[in-house]
Amino acid sequence: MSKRKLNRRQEWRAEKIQKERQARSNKKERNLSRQEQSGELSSEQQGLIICRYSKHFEVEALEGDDQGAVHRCVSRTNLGTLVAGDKVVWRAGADQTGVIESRLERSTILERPDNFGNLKAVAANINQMLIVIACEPAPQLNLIDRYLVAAELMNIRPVIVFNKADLITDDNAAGFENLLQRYRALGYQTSKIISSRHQRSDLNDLPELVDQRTSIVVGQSGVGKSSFINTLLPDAQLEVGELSHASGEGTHTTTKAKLFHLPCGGQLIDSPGIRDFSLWHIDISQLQQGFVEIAALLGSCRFRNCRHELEPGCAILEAVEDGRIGPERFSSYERTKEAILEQQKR
Ligand SMILES: Nc1nc2c(ncn2[C@@H]2O[C@H](COP(=O)(O)OP(=O)(O)O)[C@@H](O)[C@H]2O)c(=O)[nH]1
Ligand SMILES: [Mg+2]
Ligand SMILES: [Zn+2]
Repeated sequence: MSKRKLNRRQEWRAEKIQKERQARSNKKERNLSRQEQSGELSSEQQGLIICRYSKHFEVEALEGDDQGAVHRCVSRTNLGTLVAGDKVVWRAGADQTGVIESRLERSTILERPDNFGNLKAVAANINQMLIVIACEPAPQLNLIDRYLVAAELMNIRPVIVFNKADLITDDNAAGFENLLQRYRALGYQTSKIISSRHQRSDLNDLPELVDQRTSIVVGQSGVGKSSFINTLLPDAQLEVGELSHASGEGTHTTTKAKLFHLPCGGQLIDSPGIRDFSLWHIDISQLQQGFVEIAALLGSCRFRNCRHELEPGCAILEAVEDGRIGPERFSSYERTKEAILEQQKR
C-alpha cells in the first residue's frame, strides 16, 4: 500500500472515532434531557467538582443516599467556568450521570492568565497553598515569590515545602538552608520532605500541615508534587513524570487540576504543572501588597506618591540598602513589576 493511501486510511479512521465519540456524547445528553422530561432526575442537591474535562465534570455527591459517589455530569450553559473545589447544585441521573444547575458562592478562587492573557480559574475554595520546591530542578526564586504574592492576595496560608531532601549534598546544603531561612524570617512556614516517593514517614510534618485544610499543590513541573500525593494517598495513583535529562525539568504529565480527599479530613488539589505562573492580571499596588516586607513599609516614604524607584527618602529603597529587604526578594519584585508594566502596554 502506498504511504499516501495509508495516511488517508488513518485519516478516515480518526474521523470515524471522532464521530463515534460525538455520537456517544450526544446520546448521553439526549438521555439526560429525556430523563429530565420524564422526571427521572433526582431533586437538587449539593455536590463538589472533583475535576473538569473538556465537555464534562466529575461531581461528587455531598449529600443524599450516594454521598461520596462521583458522577459524570454536564453543566447548564451560562454557568461560567467551574473548577476543582467548586461547590455546585446538581441533579443526579441514571448510571452515575447528572446535570449541574448552578454554582455556589466561592470563598476563594485562584486564577492565572493563560498564554493569550485571558484569566483562567484554576481552583476554588482553597485555604492553603503548598509551594513545592526541590533540590532538583533548582528552585526559581521569582516563581516562589509570585506564588507567595498570589497566596497573600487571596489571604490564604502558603507553606513552602522543600522536597527531595535525599538529594542534599555537602555542596548544596547551606544554599538550601539559607533559602528556607530567608522565607521563615518573613514569617512563612516551611517544611522539609526527606523523600516524597516511598514512605509516609519520609513526609515529616506534611500530613499534619494538610490535615483539615483544602490545599492547592503548586510548583515547577518535576519537583515531586504527584509523588507526594501518591505517598499520602496510595489510591490517587497520579502519573509521575520522568525528569528530562537535558533540562533537569519534569516532563508535563498532569494537565488537569484534580481534587483528592485525605483520610483524616482535608482536601488536596493537584494543579497542572504551571511552569510560569504569571501575575499580569494584578496591578502594581496589589503587587506591593503581596510582598509582605514591602507592604509593611508602604506609607513610610517621604513623598506620598513615591514610586520606590529613585525618590529620596524612600523607605523601601532604604530598607533594600540596609538589608532589611533581601536583594533576592527585591529583584523578584522588580522583575515582576517590569513584566506587569510591559503587559499593560499591550
Ligand atoms: N530523588 C528524589 N526524586 C523524587 C522525589 N519525589 C519525586 N521524585 C522524582 O521526580 C520526578 C518528578 O516527580 P513528579 O511527582 O512527577 O513531579 P511533579 O511534576 O511535581 O508532579 C520523578 O522522576 C520522581 O520519581 C524525591 O523525594 N526524591
Ligand atoms: Mg505531577
Ligand atoms: Zn518609596
